[in-house]
Amino acid sequence: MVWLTLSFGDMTGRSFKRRLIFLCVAILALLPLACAGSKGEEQARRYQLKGTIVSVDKPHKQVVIAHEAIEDLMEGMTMPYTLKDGSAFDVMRAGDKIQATLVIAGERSWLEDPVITQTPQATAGAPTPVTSAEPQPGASVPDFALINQDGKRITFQQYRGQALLLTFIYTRCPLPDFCTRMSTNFAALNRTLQNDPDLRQHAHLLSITLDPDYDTPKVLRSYGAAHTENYEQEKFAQWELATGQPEEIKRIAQFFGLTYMQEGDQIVHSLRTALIGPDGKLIKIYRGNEWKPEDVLADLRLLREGKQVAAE
Ligand SMILES: [Cu+2]
Repeated sequence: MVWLTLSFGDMTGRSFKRRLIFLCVAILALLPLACAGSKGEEQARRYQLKGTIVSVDKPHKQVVIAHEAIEDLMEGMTMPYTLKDGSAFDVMRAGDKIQATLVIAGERSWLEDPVITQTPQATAGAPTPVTSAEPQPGASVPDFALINQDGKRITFQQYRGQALLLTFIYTRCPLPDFCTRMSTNFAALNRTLQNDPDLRQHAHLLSITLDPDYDTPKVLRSYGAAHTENYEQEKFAQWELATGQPEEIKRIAQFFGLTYMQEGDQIVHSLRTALIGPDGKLIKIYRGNEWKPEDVLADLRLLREGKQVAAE
């Protein structure tokens, strides 16, 4: 349920009208929620979250919130959350106060029942969506250098002739549907490639850490091996995990339009998974966390057959 608390200094006619609009939005918001069953939510853990909205990314259903400590879960920090009910986006602005229930169920997490309190400053200002420059399909990807899980220097150049799927993660990420989901997806792709001798010659996976200080080659090796469940036997033949110079990682993230910033032990970040063709040119970007390993596999197979891959 979406509740809206409006705290305008003076109730002018205009703001009263706005209040009516908000109430309509709130009522509309009830409809999809009424249909949403409780399937699979029995084991969900729920936490109360309280904070200030930093930015709103409606197309990707994400909101970055600077929040207070959440008891039994994490200290106060700024990070992105997914809102289950998209209609609340229409009434949220940077600077608004928000209270919501953070639900963590299996590998997913989201916010429910947001209560938005508008602040006068936020009302005066325009919404500030998180947007960053992003390369277009066909763009040449510069040659970046990193260090892989074995401490070996790698460069993007060396993957020419193969499709390269890369993503950004950090091993201490606390939310199951951000970095963990990316790595679960990459592990699934890795498994498929290993069982497909033809395709695996034409595709390679690379996870780049956003936390090079903590994520040393050794940390990345055990994180990756835990995901493939091969442990000491893992050879990382198809899937490499890489760290590097912080400046170099910043340049790579910037090139792919990924924004991130350090907040204590945590990193506030968006998600970007990119497919680079055998010629070193960008084919497409899978944004957010909704993409499935099957989507990527279908694209890899198209590429293998020399067919066109849709950029969106
Ligand atoms: Cu993360």
